[in-house]
Amino acid sequence: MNEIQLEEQFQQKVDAEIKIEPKDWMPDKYRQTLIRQISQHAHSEIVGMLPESNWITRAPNLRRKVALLAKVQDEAGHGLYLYSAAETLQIDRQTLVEQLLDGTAKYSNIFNYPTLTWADIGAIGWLVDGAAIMNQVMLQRTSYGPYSRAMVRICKEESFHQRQGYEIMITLCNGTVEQKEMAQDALTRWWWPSLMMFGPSDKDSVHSSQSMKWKIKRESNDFLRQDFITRTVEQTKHLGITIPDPNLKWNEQKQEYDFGEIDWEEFKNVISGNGPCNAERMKARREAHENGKWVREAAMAYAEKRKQKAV
Ligand code: FAQ
Repeated sequence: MNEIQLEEQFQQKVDAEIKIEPKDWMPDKYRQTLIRQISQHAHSEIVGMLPESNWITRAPNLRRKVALLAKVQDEAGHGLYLYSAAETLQIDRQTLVEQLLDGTAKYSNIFNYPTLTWADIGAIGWLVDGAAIMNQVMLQRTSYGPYSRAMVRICKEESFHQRQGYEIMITLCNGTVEQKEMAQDALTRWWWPSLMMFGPSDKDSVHSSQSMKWKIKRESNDFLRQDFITRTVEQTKHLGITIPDPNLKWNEQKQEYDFGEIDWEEFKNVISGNGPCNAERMKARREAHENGKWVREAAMAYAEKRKQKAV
């Protein structure tokens, strides 16, 4: 078969909801798109441990500390499943990690903001994990088998993360006046960056239309953002705090919330390396990589020795 016939057969498979597996033929652009998206996702999980780890030593009690530790460890696990899924696309982990460390690969905008108070840990679980789930539930049905299977497990854990965050918010909102103010301040700071997590609006999204044709993405950026807003507004009412958007209003005709303009200049700045914490996050990752060198070398030497013994 020539390339065109192979592509037609590939698209038919995708349309028939048959998963694409690592050894199947696939267009090179499909492979490259997956490597880009899955590795960006993996890097986000790994860098995403940093803002929360800032509060592990200062969690208000043992129960909160245990839950936060478990959550941060889960994020590390998610990163590892995702790197493994990306490696099935003929790229090795070292190359992927180098792309993060030299700044050629992106990671989620959201992890470039500081965690200033304990309420930020509540807001991250509630809003950041809440937004992540919205996007990841659809990825359970993505067309590439290894990515889809990794997402099933990740989603189960993310749902615990979202609940632990919301529970922190409920506790703060039912606490003292100062605690409720802390919760409000965290919502005010995390709201807009959380909406940006879904990516540029559909008209500006470069990859969406091809990714949706290949069923890598199953819903558009704007659709998921809108769905997230609808669900979150109800949860915010229950907390008794206010979303920082004067234009947020229920639209009876559309049966959804209208909302204010997102600051896309801020988004572009953050994803091109100029957000409040980009330099700090990359410094932490580079130091961790450097400090872990001896572990990688020891593991490789041990693997080599076992191989020689087996021969
Ligand atoms: N941040 O054409 P599109 C988590 C880039 S996991 C930075 O719309 P696409 C768990 C995009 O890469 C959070 N960059 O792109 C957790 C592209 O640039 P490129 C991560 C962004 O791929 C919780 C350009 O803009 N989740 O939070 C962002 O079709 C708590 C044009 O955009 C995933 O990665 C952004 N937000 O759609 C961990 C899910 N948005 O590559 C710790 C998988 C867009 O051409 C604690 N990824 N860009 O240079 C996806 O679903 C998609 O990649 C989207 C973007 C929806 C993120």
